[in-house]
Amino acid sequence: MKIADVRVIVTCPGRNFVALKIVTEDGVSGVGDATLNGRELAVAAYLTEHVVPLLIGRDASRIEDTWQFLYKGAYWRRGPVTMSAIAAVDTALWDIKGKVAGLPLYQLLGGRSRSGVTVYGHANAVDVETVLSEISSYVALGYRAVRVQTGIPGLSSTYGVSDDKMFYEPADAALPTENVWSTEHYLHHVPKVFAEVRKEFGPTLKLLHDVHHRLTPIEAARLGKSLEPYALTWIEDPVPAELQEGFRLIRQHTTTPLAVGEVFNTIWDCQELITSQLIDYIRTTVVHAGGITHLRRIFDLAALHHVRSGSHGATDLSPVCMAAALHVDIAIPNFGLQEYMRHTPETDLVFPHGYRFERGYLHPSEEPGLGVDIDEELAARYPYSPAQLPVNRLEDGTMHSW
Ligand code: EZ4
Ligand code: CO
Repeated sequence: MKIADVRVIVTCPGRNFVALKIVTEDGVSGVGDATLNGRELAVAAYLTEHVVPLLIGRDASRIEDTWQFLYKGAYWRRGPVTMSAIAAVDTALWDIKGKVAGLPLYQLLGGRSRSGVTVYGHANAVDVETVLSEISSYVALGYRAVRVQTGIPGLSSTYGVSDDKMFYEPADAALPTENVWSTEHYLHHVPKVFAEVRKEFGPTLKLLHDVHHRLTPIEAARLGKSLEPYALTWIEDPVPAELQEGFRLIRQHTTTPLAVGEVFNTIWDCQELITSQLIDYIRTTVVHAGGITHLRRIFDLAALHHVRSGSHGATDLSPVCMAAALHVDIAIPNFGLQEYMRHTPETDLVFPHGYRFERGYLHPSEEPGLGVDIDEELAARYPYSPAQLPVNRLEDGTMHSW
């Protein structure tokens, strides 16, 4: 089953996506997501220039060997561009394997471990009153878990709050928008938000919050302690995680569960976090962590150490990534939660897919393989449009993590 054709597709049906399509000599095709928000063309070039020539003529059935070939063969290891490119190839090959077997991918991963994939949506608003009504809309749709982000009094804008509610898209300009950040304003406000939310919605709705890499470990420890009365399911990315040891300090001070991983690209980024049980949820994804093959390796390590999955699922991960994630989520023993933000109708048309949302759960497609495709003619009608993520500065102008 030799690979006969590989196409790198860049499209912008409302936002930029990079997709990979691999076709075998028998005419079986598979798709993979290679989208890296704000750096899409770097991955597209890596694939086109350095990976596609290596794939032509290779045996499409050798998924593990192809992964090792692309990882070890590059000599230069890891990094988001390389690992997203490897992920796209890996995902497309799993799609092909599923189609050849005539089975939905989750069957090849060991079959169902649960009846549906619990997802969380994003309730966000400038003020507390409006966020309460946003949460109510999610509850009415059947969501059992909601991420809550609000504006911070004294700051003109903050991460996670926007007008386009269900499609929150932070890459909002060709050159980065500048935001201003104040840890003091933030730490003062957030506990008050969750006090209101718990009072309104009672003890069982799962509540989450994304700190988006902005605090130091001791500040994150203070936030975790101040949120303990409201029993959050997790605080996400409390500190920049290049220093895995940093989480040890947070952990010593608070029982608020910790989640991290959306910017990680290999098991080596979270090895210490997992094996020392410094986190509760690992949020790595199919597209940015080397595909299904490598993500399973991370989740298997996590399972040994009481860490559950909580995969990133923002709108910049295409429906191809979401389809793949759902097959993994439904199969692994240590699934926790899956983030789910709706794609725009244009995106759903470019990537026709069989997964579906029903009362708080997503269900993977029952079609062979991933159950998702790309309409290449339609994709071609949406050319790439430059867009970058914002940057963040403190009130005195110092650059800060966004
Ligand atoms: O900022 O995916 O949990 N979700 C997030 C996202 C990220 C974007 C970056 O491309 O943190 O909103
Ligand atoms: Co996040």
